[in-house]
Amino acid sequence: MAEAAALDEPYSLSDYQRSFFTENGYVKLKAVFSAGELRRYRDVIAVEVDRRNTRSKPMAERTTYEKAFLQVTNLWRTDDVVRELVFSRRLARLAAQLMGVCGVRLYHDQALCKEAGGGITPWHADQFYWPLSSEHTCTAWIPLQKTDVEMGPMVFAARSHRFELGRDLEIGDESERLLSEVFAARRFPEDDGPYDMGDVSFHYGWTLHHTGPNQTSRPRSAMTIIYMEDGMRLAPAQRRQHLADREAFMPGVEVGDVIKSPLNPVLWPQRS
Ligand SMILES: O=C(O)CCC(=O)C(=O)O
Repeated sequence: MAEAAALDEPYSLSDYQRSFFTENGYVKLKAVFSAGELRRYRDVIAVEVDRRNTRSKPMAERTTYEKAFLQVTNLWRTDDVVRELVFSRRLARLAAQLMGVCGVRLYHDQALCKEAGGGITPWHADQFYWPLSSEHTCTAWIPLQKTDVEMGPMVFAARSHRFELGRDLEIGDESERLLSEVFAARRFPEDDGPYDMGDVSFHYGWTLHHTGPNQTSRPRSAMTIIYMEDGMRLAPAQRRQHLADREAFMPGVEVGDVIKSPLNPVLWPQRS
């Protein structure tokens, strides 16, 4: 458990980083973890993705969405080592500080493995999928290896969390086509730089982002943790994806209720 305690040490966030997040809807933080700290989780997450993955179709027969990544959710429930990372106070405190809220709960976690030769993750905003009452949600994207541009790191459209267009698009060919055209026409600034192992980005639920293909022969693995403000309520479902999320990630919660099912523990501030 010494490893878990190390993940609780605070990361010193500057005023510049905080206001960058507010202004641009995302921020990339250098060296939130050491490579050594992350290695412990990378190996366990790889095993867990292998064990729980249900996709076996060859790449050429998959849809664009299926080519993007293998996706396994709520690993904290099936693996105690991954739980240490998901419950890291360092990360949860950062999520609260960046969003300017007193406390955060877990919405869910997911591992996203873009296989060697895997395709793009089309442009989208995550909150399209989430029946949540406010925009105080964010995702920590934690690459589990050094991620150069040819592996498909996250690319963010700066300030797009204030953009209405694209909010009703699910991840797919149409979202990629439409949003690429819009960004090109408006010369929208995109941040597409590489990540060192240990770097972590945070983005708001409404920030538009995508990733390129994995052109290498190695998998590009990332762990993600999705936080919501403590006090978030369940909003009425507007689409089938909302019903699926409600059932999977907040069972038993009724529309209008504060979301605090056993799957949504408080991650910051944590009681010891
Ligand atoms: O890892 C990827 O390719 C996409 C990740 C993503 O869309 C997210 O974490 O919100």
